[in-house]
Amino acid sequence: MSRAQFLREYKLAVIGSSGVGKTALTIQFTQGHFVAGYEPTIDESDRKLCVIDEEVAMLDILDTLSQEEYGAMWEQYMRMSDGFLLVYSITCRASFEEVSTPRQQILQVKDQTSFPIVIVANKCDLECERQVGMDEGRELAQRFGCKLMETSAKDRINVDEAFSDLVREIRKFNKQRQASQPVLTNSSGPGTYGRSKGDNARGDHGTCCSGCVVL
Ligand SMILES: Nc1nc2c(ncn2[C@@H]2O[C@H](COP(=O)(O)OP(=O)(O)O)[C@@H](O)[C@H]2O)c(=O)[nH]1
Ligand SMILES: [Mg+2]
Repeated sequence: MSRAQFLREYKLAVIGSSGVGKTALTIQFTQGHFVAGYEPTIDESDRKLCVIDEEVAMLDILDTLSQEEYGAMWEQYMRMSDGFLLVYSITCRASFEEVSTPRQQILQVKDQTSFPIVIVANKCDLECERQVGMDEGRELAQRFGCKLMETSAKDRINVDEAFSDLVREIRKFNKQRQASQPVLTNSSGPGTYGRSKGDNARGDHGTCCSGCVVL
């Protein structure tokens, strides 16, 4: 007897200035190793099946390039994403100062006053090169109404936790939205970002609703 299982997909975008460790965080999370100096030539998405708070989740993670490199696709990717890891490096003050702009863009594109975002202060293994204090990060996160996570892609510190927390934020956000809207709507829909490394063509699964795929 076959029993269909419904699997919720979450599209997560990792954004932030160049060099903060977006690719390293994504690869550490999805593949479990650290890459020094890896640069993708195109935007790539990777998928990982996880159990978060006893619920199975398929994470479709987009490791982004810069807004300039995307051009018109930037807004499209923002629109498709269910949540964002906003990354800066604790060793680069400019990257910290630059996180406000994409957050504003996210809220604008989503037409929301808040949205699932986790702020990630990466490279916490480089304490001796720290330029941004943990208090400053906390203050920013509080101002944005987001969680802050200090991570190290190199030493795999808080990497899983950052992605899991983002999924929790998305679930919380969706619950609040469902409570205010009787019909579930999900702007991103099923499928992948469409440029994943593996064989993940869009629309190859049946759907139960706009946010699930049937296994
Ligand atoms: N020490 C340390 N280096 C890191 C960490 N994360 C990334 N890096 C290094 O920082 C550089 C830029 O990382 P990358 O992932 O390519 O940054 P991206 O441009 O944001 O994707 C590379 O040399 C990485 O090896 C980290 O947590 N600790
Ligand atoms: Mg990168």
